[in-house]
Amino acid sequence: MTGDARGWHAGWLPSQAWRAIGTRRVFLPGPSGAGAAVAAEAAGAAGADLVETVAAEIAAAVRTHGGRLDRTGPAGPADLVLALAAAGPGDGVAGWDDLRTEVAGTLGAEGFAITRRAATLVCADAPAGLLHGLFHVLRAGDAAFGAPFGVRRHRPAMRRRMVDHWDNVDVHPVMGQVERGYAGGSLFWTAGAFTADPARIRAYARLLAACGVNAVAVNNVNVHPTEARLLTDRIGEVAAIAGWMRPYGIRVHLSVSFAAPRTVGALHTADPCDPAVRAWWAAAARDVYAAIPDFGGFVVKADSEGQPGPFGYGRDHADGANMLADALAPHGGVVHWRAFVYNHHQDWRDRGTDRAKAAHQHFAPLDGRFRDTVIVQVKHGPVDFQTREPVSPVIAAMPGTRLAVEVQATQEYTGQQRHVCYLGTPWSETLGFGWAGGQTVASVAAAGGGLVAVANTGADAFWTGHPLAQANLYAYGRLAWDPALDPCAVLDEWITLTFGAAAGPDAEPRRTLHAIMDDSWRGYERYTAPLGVGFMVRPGHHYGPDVDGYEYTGWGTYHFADRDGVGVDRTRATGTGFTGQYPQPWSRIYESPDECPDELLLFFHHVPYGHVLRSGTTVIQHIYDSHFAGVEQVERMRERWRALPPGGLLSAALHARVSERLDEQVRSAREWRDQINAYFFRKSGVPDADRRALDGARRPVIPR
Ligand code: GCV
Repeated sequence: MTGDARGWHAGWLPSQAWRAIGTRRVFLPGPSGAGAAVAAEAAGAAGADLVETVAAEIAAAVRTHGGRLDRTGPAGPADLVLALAAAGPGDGVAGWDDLRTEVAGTLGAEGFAITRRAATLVCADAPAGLLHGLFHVLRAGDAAFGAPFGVRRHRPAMRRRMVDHWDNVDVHPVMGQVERGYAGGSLFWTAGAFTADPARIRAYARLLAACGVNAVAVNNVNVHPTEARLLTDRIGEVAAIAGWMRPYGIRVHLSVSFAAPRTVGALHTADPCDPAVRAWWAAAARDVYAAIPDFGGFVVKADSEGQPGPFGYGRDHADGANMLADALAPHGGVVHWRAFVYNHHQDWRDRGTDRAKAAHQHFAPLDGRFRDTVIVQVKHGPVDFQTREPVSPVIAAMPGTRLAVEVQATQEYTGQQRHVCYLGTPWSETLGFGWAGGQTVASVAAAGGGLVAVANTGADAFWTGHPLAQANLYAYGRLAWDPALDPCAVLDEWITLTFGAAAGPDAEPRRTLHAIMDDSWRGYERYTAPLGVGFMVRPGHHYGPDVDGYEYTGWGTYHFADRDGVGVDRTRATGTGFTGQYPQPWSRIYESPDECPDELLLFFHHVPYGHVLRSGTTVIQHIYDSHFAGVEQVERMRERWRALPPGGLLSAALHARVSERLDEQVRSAREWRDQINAYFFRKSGVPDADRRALDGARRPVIPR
């Protein structure tokens, strides 16, 4: 296994990545060093830990690479100086006073400033800023030690950058140990027992912090009976995880069941307006904070897919969320209240109900009623993490509410970590989506509750099952820190950090990885459900094609293909009216089949197969062409990978794992192509203009 003797992959932190720092002389004022008393006061207890984390990281790097770390002044001829603005490195560091004068008090809890004079100087107002500053220098490598540059300030766009685990304590009979988990078991629990390995959780926290993540919800939002007890008698397990993650500036959150007062308490109700229920939650929160003083808060999935919620008591979601917020408020915690609320027992014959409309219908009318410490957590699209969806209209509809935007790193609908699908690309598009008034998804999340990703990590030695899926976690953290980053540049950072010198600027590994990954999301889209119509996956586990798998079910995910056409009419004129939930200009653009972007056409419109796309081709021919093109793309990806010999940080084990996954991706892509093309050929009767075999059938050759 590459990079770590303890049996798991180093991810983007192999010791080689530390060479630029580790070969140099670093000064970090220590507990007994310059300004120690001021520093300790500025840091507080938890903060002091973070400074020591920075010290431990640098110490390990210089031990490996032959540099030197000094903790006591004077700073002397250091190449790199990191210090808190309030304490400073002491006398004799050229440029420090100017730097401090310019930036002190402007950097916030996690920001930092960096400049290059005779030495590289990193200044932060708080210890977490020093940690993020260190990881910044790590990413920059030798470039941080080159020609002088002026002061550059870095502050995260999103205050909270959270990863939500869907880990169960017990093995769920259908969903397993980790719901929608494709990276082995849970990092925390195995078959009912708490099996977290402190060293591994620390390594995980380090990996998360190094890409910018600062919050983790440890358990599944579907809270089953055993998991409900994490709030009460099993809180010690959550506290242990919090203790191992704290040194990396990560706060722990917990998914709770709205029914907990009844199921783990002794009350007969969970009505949020009942004083006994309110008192129960207040006491529960008090006990949680006694165990975890810096606990982040609760995550709640209520009235959704069978989870209990306020509707059961005739209350609304503001009543429910505010009640929990009141319990947490005295301790500084927040409630992440999910907006993923819809009827999953819909009658497929009922054309008046539209699942895409549900979150807006439930939540937009409540705008302004939520407490400030409630964060309404909205999936980025209106349905459910499909490969391509429009942005959820809820994000533009609640200016009086703090919103967090939720993306799915775990690849439930994007190839389940058997397929390469780099998600930095769609996330970046989503974050940049804007509407009248100059707002964007990123600006709403930044002003509100930040960004949340469903975790793609697990007990797998590569953390993410598919080693290249690590890039998705990395990209998530980086985009949450700075949504304006170019996703290809972020991928490039990940390649450099993960594969080190073997991936030098012009080296073949870097070219191969870009060739495989840059366009992989669009490639996945090409061979799966067409033009934004979504689903068409096998029901239940959601892997592989089944065009009609959900068509006659209660889940509200339909494509309505018939002999004449396909797609969901969500217009105001003739359909469900969903387009009316959007602000301008999108309400107008999505309403018109001529203006609607091709890639979302079937999400918004039911059109005949002969409908001509903006690209100039017909819908049916686009379906055929894109499915052939998608498979060819995956076949080329596999060829590129096969031509790349393992070596250095690209270990034989990693190479073999990726090869095995690419074989499966080729097989699966061909299956998708053949089922989708055959299905639409049989429905429409329209042949392929290029006369290719549309069902992939290998017919016997009949002798003449
Ligand atoms: C945790 C989808 C998934 C479910 C998931 C749900 C959610 O429906 O298939 O596994 O449940 O989303 O986000 O709550």
